[in-house]
Amino acid sequence: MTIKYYTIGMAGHIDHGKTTLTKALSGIDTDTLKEEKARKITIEPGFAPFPLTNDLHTSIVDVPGHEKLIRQMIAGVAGIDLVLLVIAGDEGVMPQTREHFEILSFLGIEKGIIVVTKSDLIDDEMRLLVEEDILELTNSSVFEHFPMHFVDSVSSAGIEELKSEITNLLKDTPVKSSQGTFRMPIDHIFTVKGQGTVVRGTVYEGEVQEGDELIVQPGNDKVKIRKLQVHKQDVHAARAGQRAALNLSGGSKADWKRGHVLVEPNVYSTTDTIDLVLSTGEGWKGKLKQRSLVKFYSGTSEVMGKLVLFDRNELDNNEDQIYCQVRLDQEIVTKRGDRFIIRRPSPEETIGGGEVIDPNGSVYRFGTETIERLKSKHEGTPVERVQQLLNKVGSMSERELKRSIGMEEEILQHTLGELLSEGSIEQIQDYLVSDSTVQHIKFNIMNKLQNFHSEYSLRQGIPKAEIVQSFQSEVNPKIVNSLLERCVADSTVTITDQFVHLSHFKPHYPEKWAKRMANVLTILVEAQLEPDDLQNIYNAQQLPEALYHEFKYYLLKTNQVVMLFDEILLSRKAFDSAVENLRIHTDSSFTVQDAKTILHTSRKFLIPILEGMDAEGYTIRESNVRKWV
Ligand SMILES: Nc1nc2c(ncn2[C@@H]2O[C@H](COP(=O)(O)OP(=O)(O)OP(=O)(O)O)[C@@H](O)[C@H]2O)c(=O)[nH]1
Ligand SMILES: [Mg+2]
Repeated sequence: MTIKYYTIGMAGHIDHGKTTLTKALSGIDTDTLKEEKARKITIEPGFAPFPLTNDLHTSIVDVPGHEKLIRQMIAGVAGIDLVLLVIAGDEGVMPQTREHFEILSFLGIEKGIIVVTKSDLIDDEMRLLVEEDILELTNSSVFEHFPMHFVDSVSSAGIEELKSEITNLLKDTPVKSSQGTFRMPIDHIFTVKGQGTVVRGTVYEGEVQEGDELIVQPGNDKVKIRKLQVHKQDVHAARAGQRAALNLSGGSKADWKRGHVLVEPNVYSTTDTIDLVLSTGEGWKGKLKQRSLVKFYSGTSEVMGKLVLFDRNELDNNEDQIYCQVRLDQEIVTKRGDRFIIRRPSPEETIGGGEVIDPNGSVYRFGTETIERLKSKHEGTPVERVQQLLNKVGSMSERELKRSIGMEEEILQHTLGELLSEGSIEQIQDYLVSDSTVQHIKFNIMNKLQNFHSEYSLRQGIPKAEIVQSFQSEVNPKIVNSLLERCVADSTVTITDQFVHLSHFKPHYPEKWAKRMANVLTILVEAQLEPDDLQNIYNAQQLPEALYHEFKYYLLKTNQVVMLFDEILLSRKAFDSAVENLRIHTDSSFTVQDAKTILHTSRKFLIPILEGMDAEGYTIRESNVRKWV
């Protein structure tokens, strides 16, 4: 079974019940700091593991609603898959409801639920007013279509319905693709006694494994992953979309803080001059002069910088798609397509947000020439556009690609030709797939198999259908099948009876239980033709019940036993010597009575042994006698 992981973020005005709702859903109080308890407000983002079903695990990020803690709010919701916008029924839409709403829109969060809390405190008339208030806020935005739920988080009224809604929405949410190179903005750093430094964050891109070497930027600080946790459970690997805690060795930890980014080596450099496309919010009423000082937020970082405009000398509210640049006081890690927010330092207010066009901008002149240049950078070269689209969706048929990219046929063909010949995309069956998708799927297949073999060493492997299905939300099953065939062809993977396994792997006793499992077999051999129930022998060795069935299956599969009844298994050795014994002491045929005299065993065991011999083709039964074949 493949577990899907998502991160759910809270948002909303102070005291509207985000922390109480987090607790009603997950059972966990995220306000753990002394100061949070004393002031009865959230100060730092809090995280609560929140498994919804066996194969759907989430973490809730609870953020502060205080107007002075917007930075923590932005860091908390960076990278979430679904937002719960919390609005208290007795107060309705308030300033930080609006501000958080705008921030979420600028960050491009497109899935969510509006949760009206404190529904126990309002009557029907009030309820209608709140609904109107909310619709006015969300009008003409993606939030307009979000479902709305009324809950009382104290008595838990409406909480079960909300859980089902979350499950429903996440079911159709594609898991973030783990393509690309690993990147995780750090939102929390702490030390665990005896273990060292742990950093926490939401994985933005890519995947990592225990033992991987990474870099903390800025600072180019080399580190190694000692241990990994995802949603508070020990794991071997973590991937995009998951809340991860990484125990790191090496590096100068004292310099790290929220906003630093953990990345794969030799991929990301840091930058302080970033080209942007910016939109300003409706809620912000002021104006901003050319080269004003702003706070720039991206990922979990907050850095001061100057906003440079190229087609105006003043920024107004409610404007769309302004091409501009930020020059930061400190370097950060960012990438084309990343979302950002800018705020005014004083008075503090959210001005707007948008997308990074080019993380490595340079100095440009004021005027339309620069605007044109930034605009074409924004749209990207044909190669960038094809790659971007394929990276986003994983795979596409050429027809689908044509339809969604809107590029002249000749240019598209030329671009595809170029990408195919340099190997950055591939044609697999009827699909165009980017090389990073191919690598990602291969990496994941190997990773799954490795984990599976170490966890279930008695089993042959993972059913092929299960592997194919586990990538269902990412690419067409035909592609996974083809890639599996490739792994078989290059001998890294073998498929035995529809079970996929690493070629060098052979089922074996788990190390921890090897001795006791071997004892079970010795006891079976010694019991010769009259063994006890397998379950009894197994239990007497104090082996874990959970492994019983696969142990039994393993013995049968490896032909070390012969099944007489469901629970009575004879050692292969005992069975074979019984056959041998009978062969020596009989002629061409024999009766049950003959066999009883020769084998000295009771009818209870004798009949199934003889039937076993028929089944294995040694003998044929003809009424009362058996003939040797
Ligand atoms: N009656 C009632 N009270 C609620 C409900 N939800 C929250 N409260 C109360 O409202 C107060 C504030 O709740 P919190 O959950 O701390 O609010 P918050 O949104 O997390 O606040 P910040 O983190 O500071 O932004 C607490 O006293 C809660 O007990 C509800 O559904 N019904
Ligand atoms: Mg709170």
